[in-house]
Amino acid sequence: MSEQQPDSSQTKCGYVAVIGAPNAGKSTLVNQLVGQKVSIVSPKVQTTRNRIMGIVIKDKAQVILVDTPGLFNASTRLERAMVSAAWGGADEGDMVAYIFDAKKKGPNASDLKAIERLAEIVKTRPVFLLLNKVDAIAKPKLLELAARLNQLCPFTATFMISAMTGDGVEDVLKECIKFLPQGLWLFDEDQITDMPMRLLAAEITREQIFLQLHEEVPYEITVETEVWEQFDNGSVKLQQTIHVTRDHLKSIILGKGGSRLREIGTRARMELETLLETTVHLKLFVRVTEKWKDDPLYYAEWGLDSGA
Ligand SMILES: Nc1nc2c(ncn2[C@@H]2O[C@H](COP(=O)(O)OP(=O)(O)OP(=O)(O)O)[C@@H](O)[C@H]2O)c(=O)[nH]1
Ligand SMILES: [Mg+2]
Repeated sequence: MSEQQPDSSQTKCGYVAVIGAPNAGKSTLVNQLVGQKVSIVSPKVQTTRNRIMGIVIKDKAQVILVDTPGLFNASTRLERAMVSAAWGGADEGDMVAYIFDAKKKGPNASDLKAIERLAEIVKTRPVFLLLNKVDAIAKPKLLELAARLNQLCPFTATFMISAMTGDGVEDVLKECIKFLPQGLWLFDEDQITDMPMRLLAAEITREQIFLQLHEEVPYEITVETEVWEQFDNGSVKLQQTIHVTRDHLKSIILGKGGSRLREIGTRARMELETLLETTVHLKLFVRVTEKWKDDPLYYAEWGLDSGA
């Protein structure tokens, strides 16, 4: 072959599992490092439901950040599948970035359980502690928290960051690269996620439901992209169905005269147009699918273990 093969002794490539409690800022961090939205973000807990890779190239390293669902005491089947996906990410990663919301008073019972498990993982792989949301907290409190958490687990390194503003995140990336193995890049240079666009588009609509609707609604829906049609002029037509578990949720999502659904559709379309850099026509439907949380196809599509 005439093509020059890249020299694997010159490049690095590896997985960094980003784990932490719900709402800690995992998805915000991954998006910040990738420089684009690959994972949806909301002020509500349990926004992320599956593992999502955000791929970053820095110097000669390809860093594959694995965003995961939050760690919490799961009870339902979907919740168990989410937490299992999170720990699966940690187990398979070359290293772990444990992100902790520094706005919290301290670790709660669920955090303590997670940190206990990390104290085992750190015996075999690097585990970084990232104290996040430093933009919203006074420094003395941070140092105290860092000391306390390090007493519970001998973290490989501790960072203080703001995933939202980007403060300190480049340092984390640089330090991660030091620990990643040498090897060829696993993804194309311009690939930023492993998530198929059809699923990412469904996530963008789900994000609007997390942002615009409250109480139980976001936790009772899933979004499915049913049609993805590309036209010669580059524009895209999408048709999605929002599945809800109960009839009354359908009317909440529709809103008065369909106004809420229109607002969800408008915002999601605008996001998609930014992401796809083209004109998007988005048509949304709402359907009652009582048992979507028990449908094995749902779990298979999102890479979740329905028997977790
Ligand atoms: N002030 C501040 N807020 C942040 C920061 N990082 C994330 N947030 C906010 O925290 C909330 C949760 O952020 P996410 O990135 O969705 O958190 P997550 O850990 O992915 O949450 P789950 O997917 O539910 O597990 C959002 O409202 C973010 O805007 C930060 O550095 N500073
Ligand atoms: Mg998330």
